[in-house]
Amino acid sequence: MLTGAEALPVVPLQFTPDQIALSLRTTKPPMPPADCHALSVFACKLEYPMPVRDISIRWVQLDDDPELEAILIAYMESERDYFAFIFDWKKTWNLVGNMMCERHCYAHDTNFIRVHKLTENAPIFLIARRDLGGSGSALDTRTFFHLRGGSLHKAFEVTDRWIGLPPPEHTEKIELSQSGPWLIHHTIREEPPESPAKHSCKVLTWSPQQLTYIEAPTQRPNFCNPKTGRPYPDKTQPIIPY
Ligand SMILES: [Ca+2]
Repeated sequence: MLTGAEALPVVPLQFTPDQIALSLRTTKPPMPPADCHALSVFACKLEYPMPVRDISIRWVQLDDDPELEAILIAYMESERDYFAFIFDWKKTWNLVGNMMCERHCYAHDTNFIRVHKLTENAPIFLIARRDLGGSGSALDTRTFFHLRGGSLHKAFEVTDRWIGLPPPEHTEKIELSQSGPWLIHHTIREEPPESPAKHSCKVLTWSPQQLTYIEAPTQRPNFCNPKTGRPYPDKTQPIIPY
């Protein structure tokens, strides 16, 4: 689950997030071509502007500077998918994230992007839930980004559900819960699918040096039942209802 701190590209914009939302919604005023190129969607193109009918913008605090960041989520008819654009102010408005939801959002976007602090010692995360599988698999994934120095860094990723087709060899689901600074990582694995689940449990904590969660093995007996491989339910809080 642990990965290095990869940063997403940062593109300076001419329009503000509100102007971009208005332009997507009404096609007026037309979006500057460079901004449209940064969004990489059909709807803002000057040749064929298309009004976007399902769009929302919200203002959130993702880092420790006082300016709020903006998250714009829109359903793009031509791409047939939800997109999320994340904007951060650093002397100009920058596009710091451009994500497509892929198959997970066909019906709705309610779980696509969340903003949440997982444990008391960690930064606020922007959490993108997407299906990152290929043509023969479903890989329901949550990627946790944090905004630092004006760019979004990938802190870690968990697979909530993995299904390979055909035939699936195993399915795997991760459940996260927390207690104070501790993140409890519970894996439920069926191999082959539909066979009795195997549980495993580990305890992690945020490392400000490594900018990701690292294992805290000495905490494992406090939160993980060694007989069942499950977390003790009365010692942890579920993080987010999914
Ligand atoms: Ca901020």
